Amino acid sequence: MIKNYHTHFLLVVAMLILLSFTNLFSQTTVTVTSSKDNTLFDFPGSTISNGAGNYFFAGKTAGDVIRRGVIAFDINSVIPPCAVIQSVSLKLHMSKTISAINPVQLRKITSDWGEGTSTAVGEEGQGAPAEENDATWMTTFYDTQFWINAGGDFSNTVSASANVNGLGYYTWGSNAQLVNDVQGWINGSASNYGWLVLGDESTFPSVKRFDTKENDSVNFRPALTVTYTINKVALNLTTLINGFFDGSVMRSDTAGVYLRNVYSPYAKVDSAKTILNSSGNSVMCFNNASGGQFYIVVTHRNSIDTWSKLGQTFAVDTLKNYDFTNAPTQAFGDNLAFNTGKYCMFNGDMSRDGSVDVTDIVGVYNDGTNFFSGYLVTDMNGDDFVDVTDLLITYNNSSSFVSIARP
Ligand SMILES: [Ca+2]
Ligand SMILES: [Ca+2]
Ligand SMILES: [Ca+2]
Repeated sequence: MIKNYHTHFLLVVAMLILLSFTNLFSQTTVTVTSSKDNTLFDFPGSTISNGAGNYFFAGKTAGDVIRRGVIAFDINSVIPPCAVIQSVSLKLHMSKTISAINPVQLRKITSDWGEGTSTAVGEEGQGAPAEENDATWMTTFYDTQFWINAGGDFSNTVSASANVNGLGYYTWGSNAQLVNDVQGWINGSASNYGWLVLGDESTFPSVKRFDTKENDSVNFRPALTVTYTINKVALNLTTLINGFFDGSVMRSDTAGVYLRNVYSPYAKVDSAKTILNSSGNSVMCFNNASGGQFYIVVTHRNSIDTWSKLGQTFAVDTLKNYDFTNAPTQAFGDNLAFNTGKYCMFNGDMSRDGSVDVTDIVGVYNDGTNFFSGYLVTDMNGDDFVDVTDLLITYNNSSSFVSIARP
């Protein structure tokens, strides 16, 4: 009896340890600063903004005019679309106020908006003349696009509220609505335009000044912390297409990514279609694969399929990072082109038969002769035209006998 109890107790302890470790490893927490932040300054005919300023404002000034902050975070580039959001909190640093305690709310913004180069002087409370693409009280992007409602388009639902008093840090702690906002942005059911920071507009003065992403002190910049789990296999991939990469940025394009078995005949286990951004980066999910070892194979409309050097270990609920650009040895057969410090996928294969040869040259030449334009397999630098640049890329890779390397 005693022995049984003892055994049972040990089993429970073991299970608890296992559970706590499972939780520990299945959650990922990321903290990002804002990708844009700005202030909407209310006064008749206002064309005032502060896109590049050190501060943004929320609340009513001593002169009884309204300031509203707008702030957004590019979390879609770091959190996979299959992530299940567990918690969300926003930390802001408040650096100037003439009022006492006032509630400050976050409201989900429902129209896209911009941040130009306007920069206010001094304490920045007066703002500065709006520059191109600045959000203002009237415009989403100065001076050509407008809010539906002056003062910003935002949800009636309060996402979070915090009482802001004297100088210091304030946190809008996680709640169901904040989680819901971010979950929608991640799974694509809503567009991520961030939150409007709404001060207490029922009284004045109530205005609070918060520090922006441009603030000189890194620690004072807005910080959004998101914790999530992944119940699937997910990949954070970086790969550049040589012809599309000018040495600093790549023309964004669609790529197909396969996970393949590490043993012959290297069957496809799962696939994902994704859009590589201007850094060649994308986060994607695989809905069918469970954990295991797989080759990562990247395909593109006119690139040579590129296989990872070795099978890579994927675990369910962990974001796998893989970067083809940092060393030639990241690809099977070291089959990458060197371009301005980066290793890139070869392209020029319009026929997609695994090698660049005369067939591809003829194809590009014909489309070029016909002045074809648009999204074409013969466009080797992604500028939507087929011309001599594309021909040269194809010719050079053909001369170098560029072809696929795979196990
Ligand atoms: Ca800003
Ligand atoms: Ca070919
Ligand atoms: Ca082209």
